[in-house]
Amino acid sequence: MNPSNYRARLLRDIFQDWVVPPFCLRFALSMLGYELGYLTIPMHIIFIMLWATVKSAITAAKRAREARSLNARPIPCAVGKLPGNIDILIKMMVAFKTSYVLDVYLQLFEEYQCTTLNLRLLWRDNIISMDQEHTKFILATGFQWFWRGRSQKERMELFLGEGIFNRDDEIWKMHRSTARPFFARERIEDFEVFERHCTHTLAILSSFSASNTPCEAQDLYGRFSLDAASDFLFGKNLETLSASLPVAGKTAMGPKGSATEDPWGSFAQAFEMAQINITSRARLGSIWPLFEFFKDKNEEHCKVIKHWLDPLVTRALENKAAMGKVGISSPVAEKNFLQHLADSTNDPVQIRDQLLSMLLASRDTTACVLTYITYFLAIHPHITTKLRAEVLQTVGSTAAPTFEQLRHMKYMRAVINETLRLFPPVPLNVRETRSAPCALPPPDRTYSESADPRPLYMPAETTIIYLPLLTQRNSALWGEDADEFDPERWIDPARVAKFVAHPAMYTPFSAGPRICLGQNYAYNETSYFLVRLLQQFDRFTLAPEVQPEGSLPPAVWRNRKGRQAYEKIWPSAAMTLYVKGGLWVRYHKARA
Ligand code: HEM
Ligand SMILES: *[C@@H]1O[C@H](CO)[C@@H](O)[C@H](O)[C@H]1NC(C)=O
Ligand SMILES: *[C@@H]1O[C@H](CO)[C@@H](O)[C@H](O)[C@H]1NC(C)=O
Ligand SMILES: CC(=O)N[C@H]1CO[C@H](CO)[C@@H](O)[C@@H]1O
Repeated sequence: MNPSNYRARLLRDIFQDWVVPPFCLRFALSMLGYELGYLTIPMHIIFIMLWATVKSAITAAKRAREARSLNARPIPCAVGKLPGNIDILIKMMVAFKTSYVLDVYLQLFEEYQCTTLNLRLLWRDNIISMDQEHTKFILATGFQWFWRGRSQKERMELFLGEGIFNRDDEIWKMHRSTARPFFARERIEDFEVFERHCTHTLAILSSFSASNTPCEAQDLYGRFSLDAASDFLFGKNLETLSASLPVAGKTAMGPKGSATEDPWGSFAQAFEMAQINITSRARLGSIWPLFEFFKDKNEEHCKVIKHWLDPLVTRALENKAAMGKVGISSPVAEKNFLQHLADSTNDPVQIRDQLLSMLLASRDTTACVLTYITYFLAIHPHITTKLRAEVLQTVGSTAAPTFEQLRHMKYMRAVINETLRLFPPVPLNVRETRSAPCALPPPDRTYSESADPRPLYMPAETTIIYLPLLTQRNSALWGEDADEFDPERWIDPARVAKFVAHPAMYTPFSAGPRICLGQNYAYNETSYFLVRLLQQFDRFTLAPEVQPEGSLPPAVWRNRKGRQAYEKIWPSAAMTLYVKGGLWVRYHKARA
């Protein structure tokens, strides 16, 4: 079945569970000569429920057998107050709008005293995990048991299509090997691209700074990383830094951050809205098509996105044809990613899907890490001072950094790592087991010495959500101060040793065969930008007075534990992490 056809899947489910059983009943009764009369409807309902009960009893027996043969115990189950754990579902829906990011999951783990839990929403498996051993198994050691899976493809097909994030096995391998050469050392050491876009971004920041006007950092960094990535990958500067910027106190709140009214703004808005819609599908689980049966909520957004990307694809294909005519073919080393894609296929849809995946991979993640670093520099001025000292000492106050210099900036790396620990741009992710069940290794003993040491039974064709944000803030792994921003954690040998021994406790770039391809590119770009920024600016201050209404942390967070008691912004998640309403900041020029 075509993975994009969620309607067909829903109809099949309804047919199997709601139509076939009463039909069989009718048939059986009429064979026996009975007529149901006015009892038809109640009998149908009873029979549908009976059928569901029998089916789940059969499944349960099959699973118990499988678990025994794997020598595994079941994953602990949440037990709500209402049938189908509807109370937990409602609590989650409310929490996603009002609570601190992923706090609702953390509360459930604490309530059930475990690190991998089955929420059993609407009688269906809904497994979540913050266990480092399980993350490691899903991503690396047990990779062969999992794939991105059907349910994910169903949600993302219209948006990501054939792209690398939405495919498994052969097509994924093909994408990965096509893309890999573009992240080779010699390409990402080409700092000219970074320099061009840093210069532009810093010019914008200087003009804001001169009038002491707050700037929306998240939006600006989104433009910076998109212009840099498009230049690097497609050889075309999309010039989003030149379009109109959000204005303090005037700009409306967009789906994620700010909304501006121009072609770039409508692309960004559609791009963000599509991600938010996909996230809300994930929260509903397999029943989401019920709400989009007649209209795919992403249809319009995807149209806007395609409209914006298609000219790029057309131009690449035209160029290829023109070059072919005059008989010029340049070596791969001189080609950009888009030209390389155009060489491998004439299918504009394939090229566009790959392009969009790369934009998704690079824009929101890099913008996210820069946004949260700026936030931390604003609320921890002594760390800003220390980082700036390292920049000035290594590079000086005006020169462009070299690759070697960046590599030797230990404190810079520590600041980036520590930001990615507390705010991983991909805070949660999903995988699905293939057609066979498997055994998750025993839960990490660090959490609880007395935990049952048996492995956990993971059923076939079942999704599991893993949560790096919670793992990376777990005090059992990181110590009592796990919630504190402390870059020294990455320098202090004793604490570094712990991370080296258990690398799965820190996976902002994922792990295993699908580990992020852009990791080094991201470190290089982020460090380069920060060097250029700190050469000119030495102080950053938040501007809560211009945050759009409803984007400051609610007062009730103050009474809770963890970072939410003192967080000054509202972190939110929609595929990637962002700051609700954007991050409004004043940048202060250094005096010498
Ligand atoms: C701080 C910045 C970044 C972070 C935290 C990050 C994180 C991640 C994570 C967690 C994944 C795994 C996703 C999954 O398996 O579901 C991933 C995959 C990927 N990333 Fe990144 N990323 C960053 C920057 C970039 C950049 C700048 C690029 C490209 C220019 C990039 C390209 C990719 C690609 C192509 C994949 C797919 C790999 C595959 O499925 O085989 N990333 N990244
Ligand atoms: C930062 O994290 C990476 C893993 O993503 C690790 O390899 C590196 O050693 C860390 N750097 C520092 C300075 O701690
Ligand atoms: C930049 O990329 C290179 C090449 O992949 C890598 O070795 C280096 O560590 C990166 N630089 C930083 C600051 O991470
Ligand atoms: C939950 C959510 O954000 N839904 C949005 C999805 O997209 C449609 C438009 O296509 C919006 O109207 C919804 O608000």
